[in-house]
Amino acid sequence: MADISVKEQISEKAGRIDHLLESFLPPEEGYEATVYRTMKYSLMAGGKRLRPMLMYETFRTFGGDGKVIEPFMAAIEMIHTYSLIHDDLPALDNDDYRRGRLTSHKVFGEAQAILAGDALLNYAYELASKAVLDFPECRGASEALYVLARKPGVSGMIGGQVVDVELTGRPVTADQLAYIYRCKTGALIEASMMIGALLAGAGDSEVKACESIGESVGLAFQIQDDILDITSDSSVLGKPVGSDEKNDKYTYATIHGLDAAKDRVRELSRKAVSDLDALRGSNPFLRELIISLVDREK
Ligand code: GRG
Repeated sequence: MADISVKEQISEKAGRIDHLLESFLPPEEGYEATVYRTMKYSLMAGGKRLRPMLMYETFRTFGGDGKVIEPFMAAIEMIHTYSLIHDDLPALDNDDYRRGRLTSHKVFGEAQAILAGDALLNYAYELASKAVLDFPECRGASEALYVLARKPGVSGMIGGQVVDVELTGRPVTADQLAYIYRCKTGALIEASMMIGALLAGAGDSEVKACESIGESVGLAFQIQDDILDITSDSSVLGKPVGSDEKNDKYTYATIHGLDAAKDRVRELSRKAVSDLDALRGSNPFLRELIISLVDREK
């Protein structure tokens, strides 16, 4: 097969993840069909699928094989999608567009959007805990479920979001900003890589190394998000630009300036790649995926 570019490989893999996600959604039937429709509307709206992609590629790096990874890939994207639905609500960022289409509350109303977020979160754990039962031979599965519960929770994504909301409109210290970024954005990226490693049977030190790579990738990803919020276009981004300014948020880019933010993204990406190179097993695509995040346009 002719060589295809990294961009094409990413898009082909994202397409496969789209199919996988759809296959894990419940059928739209019963009195509660609205909740299935609302879940599907946001889940299938065409995100980059970075978290399940990182999970799968980390799994492959450690020689993982088989289907145990699939419900976990669906679960992490469902948790991510719930966080986006809730983040867009009037009580939080109050955004009208996400992933290039109207936000859930704009289409289905606030009550159904809140419920769809809750439903995606709960369904993620339904899928992952069933995988623990269905794959008793996978020794890392129960620890993977624990990571899936802990990282998006109070000491992870929700904790970061709580501090972010609390400090909105107030100057933040470098330490507070690092905490917010590591938790609200980094935690799910760390979880993705850790779960991929655990399900492939990686050892404690390897899982820790994945957590640290995930931390660098998550930080770089969030700073790039800050940069794009200033420099991009809403038609490319699929969501409004200038959202941080509108919401009175201090970000790495507004505090340190665009050039320093770009330097920091490059530095973090280099660190992530060199830590990745030190792992047992190699996965050239995962390396390229991480490098490509530096130049991402959406
Ligand atoms: C419980 C009411 C309530 C709210 C929770 C936890 C939370 C709100 C929000 C999570 C924080 C958050 C949205 C962080 C931003 C992370 C980020 C950069 C998201 C965008 O991710 P991409 O670019 O999006 O991967 P796509 O659409 O490509 O999947």
